[in-house]
Amino acid sequence: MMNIEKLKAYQEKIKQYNLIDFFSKDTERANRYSIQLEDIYFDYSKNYLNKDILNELFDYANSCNLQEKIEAMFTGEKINKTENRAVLHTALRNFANKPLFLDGEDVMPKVREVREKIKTFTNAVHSGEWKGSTGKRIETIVNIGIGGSHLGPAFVTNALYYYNQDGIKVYFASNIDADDILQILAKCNPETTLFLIASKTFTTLETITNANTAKRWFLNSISDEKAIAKHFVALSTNEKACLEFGIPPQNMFEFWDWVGGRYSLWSAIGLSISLAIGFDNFEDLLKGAYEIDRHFRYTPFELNIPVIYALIGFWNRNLWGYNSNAIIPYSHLLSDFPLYLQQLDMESNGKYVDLNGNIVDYPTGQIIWGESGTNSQHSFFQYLHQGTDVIPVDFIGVLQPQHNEMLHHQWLLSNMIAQSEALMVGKSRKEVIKELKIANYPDDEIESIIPHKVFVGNRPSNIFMLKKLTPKTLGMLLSIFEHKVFVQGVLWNVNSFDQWGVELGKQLAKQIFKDLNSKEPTNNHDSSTNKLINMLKTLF
Ligand code: G6Q
Repeated sequence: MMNIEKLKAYQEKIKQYNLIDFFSKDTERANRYSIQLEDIYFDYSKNYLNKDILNELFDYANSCNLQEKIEAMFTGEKINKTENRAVLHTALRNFANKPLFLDGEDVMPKVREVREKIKTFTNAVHSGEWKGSTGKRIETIVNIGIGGSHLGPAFVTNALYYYNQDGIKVYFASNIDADDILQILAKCNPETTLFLIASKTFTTLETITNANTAKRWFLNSISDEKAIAKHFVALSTNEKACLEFGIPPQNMFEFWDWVGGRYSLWSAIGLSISLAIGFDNFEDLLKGAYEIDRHFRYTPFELNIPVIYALIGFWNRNLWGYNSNAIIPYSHLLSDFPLYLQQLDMESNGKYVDLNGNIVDYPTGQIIWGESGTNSQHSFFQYLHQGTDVIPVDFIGVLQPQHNEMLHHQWLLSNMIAQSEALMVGKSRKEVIKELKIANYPDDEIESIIPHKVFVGNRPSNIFMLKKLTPKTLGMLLSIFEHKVFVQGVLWNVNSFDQWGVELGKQLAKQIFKDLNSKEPTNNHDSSTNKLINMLKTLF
């Protein structure tokens, strides 16, 4: 049971106001409800919040022992209880030069060692010192991985387009559908291609199937098993399986079970990022995340961006009942951010069982979705403005573009700011009439069109504004979202670090694959499933 009675009472009181009223009553509201942290500005003023509500939310966080739980994560307590694991992705970007003990062993030397290995390897590939088996430079990198071993690196590599190394192309293959890897292989030359097999477990069906296809394709042109050592590396915790695949130990970049898949871009799984943008930039990404780690760990909740952001999400989800959250980057380079966040947030907190194994009687998690602006304005924004559900929106903008087309950029940001304003302010009946009159709309038709043109407004949104999209600010942004997810997991008392829900589909697919390959028609399932399997059998 959640003790949110006081919050409910505040909600009742605040409901009678329009969001815009808060601004007319308090001209300092934007200053009071925003935080500037280095190159990131967080404006949370357009929410149904006042100081009393925020204080009550902070009290709620305290009643969940949030500060102790933050410490427990950073200090390596085994907070992922269902897997009996520590959660230490923050160690991967820890530049404090202090030991961090897990089961009596300092994990930091190993972290630094792998980081050094990433650096040396990246530099060797970029300088041409590392050559393909026929003596040519590596020009193409193909990362083969899925889920946490794909989404983060793919998103970051695209987002940091302006930092991409000349002469190196990076592709990401993830889907079991062969059309994914085949289209990528069609662009590659085996002599100049390096495959990164990114898999924590090195057992994931999609990744191993794609890796074997890539190996077959490679050996078809360069029929020398020894050449594999120059064209395949593994990013994994499973040394034995890498060896069995044919990847020698020196080509293995290790990480550990205390790095969750969706939190692994900071680990060896980030090798594709380092190869795409150079090691120094990769290190800046880590340093940005480290900056936020310290802010999150040591800043009072009242000034703490991930904590406030998470509490606003909790307020929207558990008090107002909004079950969806749109993420709209007004930056083409951040287009894939919603995809990455879907996994981070929904896989972490989409749980109906709490840490004690009890079924919760309150909502947890939320549907995360979105698309970059302004494209999304011309598709689903209608629903955001006039749909029957209220969907809080988080906008992400970048102040300084890295191109010179300022006209585009001014329009882009004008649209973002306008949308945030429009969601809050809406358009009143009076304004609609005024507009229609100016447009000489026939008087006898005005009344019937008014309801369609009125926007009720009062729809909450947040804005994150980055000064510039650099490796460092991107690292900061990602770390804010990671910690927001962590805080919400604490508020909901769920384990944000396991993902048992993903397992069922994998198990069932194996059974169906077996049925598909047996001679007899199957009768093992319900009639719908049987019919579909038997229909497929005729094809193979
Ligand atoms: C992430 C999940 C999941 C995982 C993939 C890939 O938190 O655990 O998305 O990353 O299933 O797993 P491997 O890296 O083991 O191939």
